[in-house]
Formats: sequence, C-alpha cells, structure tokens
Amino acid sequence: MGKRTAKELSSAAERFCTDGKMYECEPYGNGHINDTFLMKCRNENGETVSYIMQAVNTNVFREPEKLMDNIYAVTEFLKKSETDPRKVLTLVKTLSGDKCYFDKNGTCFRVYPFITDSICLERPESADDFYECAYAFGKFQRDLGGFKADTLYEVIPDFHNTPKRYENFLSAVKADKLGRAKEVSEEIEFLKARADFYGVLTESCKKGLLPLRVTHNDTKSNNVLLDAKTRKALCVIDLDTIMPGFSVTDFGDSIRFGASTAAEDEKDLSKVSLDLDLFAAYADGYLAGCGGALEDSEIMLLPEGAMMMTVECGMRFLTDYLDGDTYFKIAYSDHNLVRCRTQLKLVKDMEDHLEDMKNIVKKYCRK
Ligand code: ADP
Ligand code: GN1
Ligand code: MG
Repeated sequence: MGKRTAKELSSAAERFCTDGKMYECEPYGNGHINDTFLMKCRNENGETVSYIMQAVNTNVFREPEKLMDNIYAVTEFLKKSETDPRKVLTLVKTLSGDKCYFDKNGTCFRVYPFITDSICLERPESADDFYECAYAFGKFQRDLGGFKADTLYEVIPDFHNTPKRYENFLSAVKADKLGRAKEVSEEIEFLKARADFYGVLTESCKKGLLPLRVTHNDTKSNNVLLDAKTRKALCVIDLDTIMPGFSVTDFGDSIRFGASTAAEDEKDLSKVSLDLDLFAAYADGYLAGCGGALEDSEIMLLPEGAMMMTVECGMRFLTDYLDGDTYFKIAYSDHNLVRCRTQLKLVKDMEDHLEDMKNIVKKYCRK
C-alpha cells in the first residue's frame, strides 16, 4: 500500500460521523497489514476526541464490504453481553450510515473510537500482562460461543489451513521468482522435514476431536488493549480475520508471538526461545477466560496448536520472501527471511519442550 496523503485522509475523515472535525491524523501502531492512523477531532466544546482510522488492505482482504459485515455482526453480538464501550469495538458509521467509506481510488476506510487510557503491548512485559491477554482471547471465545459460525464470510479462505500453506510454500520454492531459494536451502529443508506434522490439526478435526468455532485468527498481544492503570484486559481488537477456525490455533498464535523470548524479527537467534513461564501464564489465562467452553480433546491439542502456528508463520514469511515480499509489510530487504528464521528457531525449541508444554496444559485444565 502506498503512502496516504493528508488530503486523502482528511477527505475520508469528513465522511464519518465523528464528534467534531479532524485536525490531526498520524500513522499509528505496528500492524503488518492495514494502514492505521490516530485521528484527532475537535468537538464543539473545544475538546479533543480521538479515533482510529484504518485503510483496509484490499490486496489481502479482497471483499472489504463482507469483512465489514463480519466485524459489525460480531461486535453487535458481543454488545449484548458487554455494555462498557471500552470493552468492545464499535464501528463509527459514515454520514450515509455505512460501515466503511470507499474513496475515489477504491480505498476502504473505517473508523473506530480510540479506546482511551489503554495500552497495547508489542510483547507482554510480564507474565501478568500475558495472562490478561490470554484471558481476553479466552473470554472472546466464550462470549462468541452462541454466535452462528456459518453466518460469517470466510475472509481469507484456508487462512490457517497449514497443509494448504505448505502447498503454497512448495509452489513458491519451485517458481523461485527472484532466485532466492539457493540462499535459504537450510530453511526449506527444515520445513520439508516436518511435512508429516502439518495435517495434525485438520486430521483431528475430521476425527471429531477439534470442533470448528468462531475464532479471531490473529491473536498477538498487540491485538488486545489493556487498561493503562490496572493493566487488566479491556478489549480484543483487529477483528479482520474473524472466521470459523480452531481454538488451538488462536491459542497457538499467541504463544508464537508472546511466549517467545525475542521479537518476531530478532536477528540474533541465540536470543530466541520459548519462555515456559509465559506459556504457563497464557495457558492459565486462556483456559480461565474460556470458562469450560473447550472440550478435553481440544485442550490436549493446545501445545500442537502453538507449534503449528509457529511453523506455519515461518512458512508464510519464507513464502513471501521467495515470492518477492508482496504480502507482509517489510522495513528492509530480508525482513521476511529474518522473521522466518526466528519462527523456525522457536519451532525447534517447542519440539524440544513438547512434554513440558503438555504437562503445563494438564495442570491448568479446569474440567
Ligand atoms: P493491523 O491489522 O494492521 O495489525 P490493528 O487493527 O491491530 O491493525 O491496529 C493497529 C494498532 O492500532 C493496534 O496494535 C493498536 O495499537 C491500535 N488500535 C487499533 N484499534 C484501536 C482502538 N480502537 N483504540 C486504541 N488503539 C487501537
Ligand atoms: C499479520 O495484521 P497483523 O500484523 O496483526 C498477519 C498474521 C500474522 C502476523 C505476523 C491478515 O498480522 O496472520 O501472523 O502478521 N495477518 C494477516 O506477525 O495475514
Ligand atoms: Mg493488529
């Protein structure tokens, strides 16, 4: 996505039912997909009212209207059981009552009230923070238990279908568009050596051990807001990828991102490993948040969910690197390769600690 001009942003802002006129709009956050802005408006009392305005990445999300319908349906559903406006996202409608606005270039803009006095952690700063993120995602799972999954549009088909992701990866290796495959042969071999693992969750689903649920599908700690004062969970955000999926992949993506001892793009691989204390905090918080909503067979697959999401994400970064970096935003030329390497290092460490993860999950299983 190209840079957004001030004019583009102000004419989009004018289309929404905001409290006052926009006077500032600056890039915000560290998302890899959408363009996010903190938009400040001045209302008639001279007060500043803040919003998040986003340009939805239509390269990734091909049918933004349907995606917006998903977000609207889910947030309205959640509001039946949650009345605190800081705890559920609310879409600010356009002047004509729509959920988003398409400008003349076809860019899809949407606006949410900015949730004030909140913090959003790139990485949890303590086990307590991570517990709170886990509780929020677990509660999200529980609260959406009564939501009809089949009414949701599948925003990105096969999003966490790892066998499909593996096929795409093999195609990218074969095509080798930029001639990069030779410099990443070690990573390619690592992923090929684990081919038997990729079907574990989809097969468990076929055997009835893993039910399809309404899932978030992007459960990084930076997709939860915590209260700035109490550091308690406030609100689950980034609802673009809500689709039918597995609870264990929601759990797993959080572990991949938040229970690593290093950032997703750490270059020094000696710093990357699985922090078992953080794993335990997340398992505890997630299962508490789910409040008994998960079946025993799913709970037992939580460690595999963590390994699957990590290996899948590594595969996705490498696929994008081989394809010429067309999907994830990058800050430098081998950013996707650096990200891939951290994920593969983490997979190895998870494999070495699978039994530990299983024992921790058993400890927090609340049935
Ligand atoms: P992306 O899909 O690009 O990750 P997000 O929806 O996660 O986009 O938004 C990017 C960042 O903007 C978040 O990590 C968070 O810091 C901030 N953010 C998003 N929505 C809100 C909100 N309603 N209130 C406060 N901060 C928000
Ligand atoms: C993307 O949008 P963001 O940064 O929260 C991606 C996730 C990846 C993640 C890796 C729609 O998430 O699937 O796990 O980057 N989102 C999409 O950091 O592809
Ligand atoms: Mg995000």
